[in-house]
Amino acid sequence: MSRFLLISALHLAASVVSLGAAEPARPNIVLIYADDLGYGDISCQGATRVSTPNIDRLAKEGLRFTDGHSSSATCTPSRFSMLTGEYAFRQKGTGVLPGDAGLIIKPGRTTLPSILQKAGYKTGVVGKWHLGLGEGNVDWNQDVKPGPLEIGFDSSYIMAATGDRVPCVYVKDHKVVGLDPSDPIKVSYKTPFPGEPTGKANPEMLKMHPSHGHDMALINGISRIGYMTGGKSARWVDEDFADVITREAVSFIEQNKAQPFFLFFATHDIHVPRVPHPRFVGKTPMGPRGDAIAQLDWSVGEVLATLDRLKLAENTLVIFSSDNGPVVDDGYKDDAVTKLGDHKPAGPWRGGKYSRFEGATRVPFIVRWPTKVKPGTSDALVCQVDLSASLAALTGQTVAKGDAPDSLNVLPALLGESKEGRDHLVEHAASLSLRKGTWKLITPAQGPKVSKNTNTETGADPQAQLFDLAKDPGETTNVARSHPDVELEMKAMIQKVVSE
Ligand code: NG6
Ligand code: CA
Repeated sequence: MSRFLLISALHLAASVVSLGAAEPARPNIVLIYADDLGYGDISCQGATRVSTPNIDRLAKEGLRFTDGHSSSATCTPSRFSMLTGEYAFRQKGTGVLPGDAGLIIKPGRTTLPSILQKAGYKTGVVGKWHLGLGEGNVDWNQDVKPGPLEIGFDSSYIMAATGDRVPCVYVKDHKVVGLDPSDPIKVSYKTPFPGEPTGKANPEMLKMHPSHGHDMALINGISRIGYMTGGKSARWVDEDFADVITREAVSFIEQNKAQPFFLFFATHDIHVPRVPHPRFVGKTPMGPRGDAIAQLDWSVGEVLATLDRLKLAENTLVIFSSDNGPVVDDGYKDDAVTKLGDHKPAGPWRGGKYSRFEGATRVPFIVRWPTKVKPGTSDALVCQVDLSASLAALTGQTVAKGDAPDSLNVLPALLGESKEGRDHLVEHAASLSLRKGTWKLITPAQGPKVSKNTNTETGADPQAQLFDLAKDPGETTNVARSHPDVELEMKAMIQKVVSE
């Protein structure tokens, strides 16, 4: 072989090798996002009064995180952070939204789905949205936009906000599903519509009564937040939520099996109103809240079975998590309190949804990818806000400086290649807290110690609270006095993150 040919051959070989090494992985990605599911609500994390075999299967075949977090103690800010890679406290108006709110993610902005779209993925969202639609004055009878399709999803099948908020209809891409144009929908969060029943005026029509709030539009025997009229043919039936959105999730996978896809499957379970399908009623001794967990587990099972059936499971990265911690009474008399027994929705953590304690954001967090991720558990500190940077890294995308500003590439931790996750994390509830290693600082906050309606420990205290979670995982003993240096350092760190 001539010298020239030899060198060319070596070059070729080298470039093939480097091409191979640089070739980004493109597994399918399924992000299953439960609503209000606590750390202790699944049987692989201690639950005994409900069994979650499918979620447990994910944990057994994947990596289960013991320090995995949602970005916030409530839904909208958690979803905002997860999809944008930005802490929600940086943008005003990212609190729990009414169902007629405008879209809070600016169209054109870099998002988790737009990153994956650029990487060649087909992207879809199915289920609960709760990030606003339109520009604040949406007409539900016309094209409902901007929405998911304008921020990086190729398809969407969603409920606009939550099951307990109007409008009680599904929106597919830009259209309300099943709408009869001769019966237009109107929505108001201020004034009732004459002639329409409400929970307050017509309690005799209710099959489930509110415990606090939720006494407005009465639809399917359940009263909601906000008023609506019209759209009778399009109205959802709560008992069918899981069936409808699971069917849509399965169909998205089937339709996109030939190329890499990203499915954001955001379940309604186990948010209120908890009205599982009759086939799940009585599956647990805990009433509708427990039965909704069983139903959620069924949905997970259907997705896993679809991946198996289509022979996609091996090369699909499944992430299972929840948007915030648990709440028992979130506004309906559904026996959740009376039938709780010794079930611990937040597992070993204190507090839950709305709280500043760990139970608010330390949620189930499981990653399964059979060809890449070794089964086991990980104590690495990871957060949903990190998915943008981490999945960008996985798929060979670069995220411009300033986009996804709070998202860290923790891919090695997510794949179990490293025990190290984040160095620190800002936890977001009504005010900010900080985790650094096993330390937790809750900044001073006014307000009641317990929210009366939901019976949640808020974590509010006029004094700073410092906990050493290694010794005191239940956040019972404030050690700020004996560790003033740690408190000072963490206070400064929060200020730095806030001002960045
Ligand atoms: C609260 C609702 C609660 C739930 C929550 C949002 C009342 C009294 N309570 O305001 O039921 O809907 O908002 O939950 O209206 S989340 O999971 O979407 O953040
Ligand atoms: Ca939630």
